[in-house]
Amino acid sequence: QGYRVAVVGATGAVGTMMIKVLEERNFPVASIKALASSRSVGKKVPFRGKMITVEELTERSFDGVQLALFSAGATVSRRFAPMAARAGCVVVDNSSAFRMEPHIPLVVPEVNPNALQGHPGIIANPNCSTIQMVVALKPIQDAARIKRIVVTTFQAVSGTGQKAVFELEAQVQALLQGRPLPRAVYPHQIAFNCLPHIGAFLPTGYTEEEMKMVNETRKIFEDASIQVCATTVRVPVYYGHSESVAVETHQPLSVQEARDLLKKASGVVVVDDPAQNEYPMPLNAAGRDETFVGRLRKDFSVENGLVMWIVADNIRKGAATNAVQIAEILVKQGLLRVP
Ligand code: A2P
Ligand code: 11C
Repeated sequence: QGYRVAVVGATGAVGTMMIKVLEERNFPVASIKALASSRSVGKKVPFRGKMITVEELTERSFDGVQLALFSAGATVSRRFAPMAARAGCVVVDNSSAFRMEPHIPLVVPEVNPNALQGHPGIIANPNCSTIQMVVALKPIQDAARIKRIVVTTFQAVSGTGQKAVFELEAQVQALLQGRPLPRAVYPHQIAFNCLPHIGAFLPTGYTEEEMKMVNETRKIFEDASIQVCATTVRVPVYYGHSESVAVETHQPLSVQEARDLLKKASGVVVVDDPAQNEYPMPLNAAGRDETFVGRLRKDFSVENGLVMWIVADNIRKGAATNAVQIAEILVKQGLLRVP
């Protein structure tokens, strides 16, 4: 009993995790297809104690499939997601292809689940760095309305994909052994370094990743007046994005009020006891589905301001878990069908 599900990009960092999270959360799966490029045909991925053979993604892949989770990049999504939807399959797409299209819902279940009503067959999963930020800022937005956000991110290499995880590992080993540095993914060494460069640079001087944080935040909160200034940085961490976030609000909100709201907020865990050296860290957030918040304090440089440190597993809450949570709501609300 359950749904016929496909995962596109099943051999990638996020796709592998999507299959794992479907199993962990006991999503009602009747059958599962693991789809990737022709390079991966015949590879195996585990699901519920069995090995699923990876198939090549083709135009016929979605015949009879009811739900497809996509994470194979924007080019693949642009070509195959509309095709899947036309075949009657509801797509939850983790790429940037459709996020800013006005008729496509961009959804974080803790923040804007109602945006799923009347979906057109494709639903966009936001960028990882946006997801964890809006989960933590949702209670602040509800209580005091956000005026401006200044965010700096510290993003794990897994956000780039599986090949970047291998590159960091290979560079660390090469450096420790005095061998020449392997370098294929990033324009500079990532081991023991920080690159203020995620996505392509735009004429404004911002990167694509920085603009995702601006535009997606406004769309998810349905508030185009929110000002966001982002700097996104790649750091030599495998799993877990961290963010320093200064948020200015229209109404006053004390640190204690914010802390109480965050403690009750869905999907949030407050880890904030500096006296005991307790604050969120990527090493602790890796493998978890919640968003961790700490270092909560007043921003004395503005009238109504708070500063916090937000950490989440970018592959789980930032991608796979959020996509599966969207699918769970679709099931619960009877929305798992193409209109
Ligand atoms: P493959 O392993 O066959 O290349 P990551 O984000 O970790 O780099 O993973 C990207 C995922 O997207 C992989 O599963 C990859 O499959 C898949 N993918 C990339 N290009 C295509 C394509 N043209 N058609 C189908 N799947 C693709
Ligand atoms: C990163 N946020 O960490 C990126 C990866 O638009 O889904 C995801 C890019 C996207 O590199």
